[in-house]
Amino acid sequence: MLFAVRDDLQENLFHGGLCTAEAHESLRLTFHDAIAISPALEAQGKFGGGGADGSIAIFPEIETNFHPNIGLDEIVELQKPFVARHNLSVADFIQFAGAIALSNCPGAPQLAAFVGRKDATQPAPDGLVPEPFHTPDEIFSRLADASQGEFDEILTVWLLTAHTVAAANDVDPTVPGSPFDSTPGLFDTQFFLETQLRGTLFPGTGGNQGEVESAIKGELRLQSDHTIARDSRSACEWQSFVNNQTKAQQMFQFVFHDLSILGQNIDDLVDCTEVVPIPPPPQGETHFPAGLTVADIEQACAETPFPSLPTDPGPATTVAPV
Ligand code: HEB
Ligand code: CA
Repeated sequence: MLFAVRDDLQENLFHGGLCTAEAHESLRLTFHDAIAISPALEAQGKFGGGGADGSIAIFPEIETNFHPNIGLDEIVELQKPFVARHNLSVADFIQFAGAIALSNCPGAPQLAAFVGRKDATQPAPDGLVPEPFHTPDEIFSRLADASQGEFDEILTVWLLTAHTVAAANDVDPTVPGSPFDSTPGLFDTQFFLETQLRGTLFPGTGGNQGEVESAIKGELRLQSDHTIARDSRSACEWQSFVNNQTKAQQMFQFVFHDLSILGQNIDDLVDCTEVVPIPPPPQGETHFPAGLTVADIEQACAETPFPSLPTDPGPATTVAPV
């Protein structure tokens, strides 16, 4: 049964198995469904959301209108017919589609796939999904609340590995599809290197909420990625991912497992990870984009020097939209 869902997704949503926009958006959707859970709200006697309970797709007219969920209406709409023709809970479907999506990105880990989640009966409250203009304090405390303390500043960095296969459509709507690193089709560690470069330009217009300058034409840098890369609590962890493909794979595999079951009881779920394809091997070596060197790094980790790496030959790198 799950094999059929997988094949349908690969054939009819992911263009035969590509790590392109629909795959990126399916991965983003897993986070925006799962993170909407708050024991802190529950402690105040309010409904805190159900975590990975499918609520974002069950109540799309409510949740996709929450500001941080901007743009997700499209992937929810695209996934709808798949949900309709297969016999999975909506909550399971969202996380399963995310795992299949990432399996198309060379260098990715094989993500966990569990089934048996209970679907939401009410929408999550607004205000639980982090925004790119939030401070590290706000983001760290939100992720810690959602995970009952598990996602600390270190695991927040692990989670942000997802932004190696990502782009923004709505942060600067004049340049939709602007990637966060020069290799949005590869699960590699360029994201951690490139966010540590001194910002010099905007891919489109300046002055957008949640955006700061990036170092490469066509690349968009989120303010939250920039500040977490430089915060004293997370900077060394951030830098430790540069040129450490194995760490990126292992840590993201670990945190995705826990993210994907927030609000659910693991004992009620069945592990179907064997259905998830083994992703293609990593491609390329970690490098400075053409024209840039370690001299362009804003060193934020005080303890360890930035790794020494080659610079790509040729004229300054420009990143194409996805
Ligand atoms: Fe993320 C994207 C934010 C985390 C995954 N992001 C994104 C964006 C933003 C963000 C703003 C863009 C959107 C548009 O379109 O415009 N995030 C964020 C924040 C945070 C995050 C603030 C916290 C810190 N993510 C995250 C996680 C994950 C993710 C955890 C997973 C898991 N994202 C993602 C992806 C993407 C994004 C995949 C891409 C999408 C596309 O491309 O479309
Ligand atoms: Ca990448």
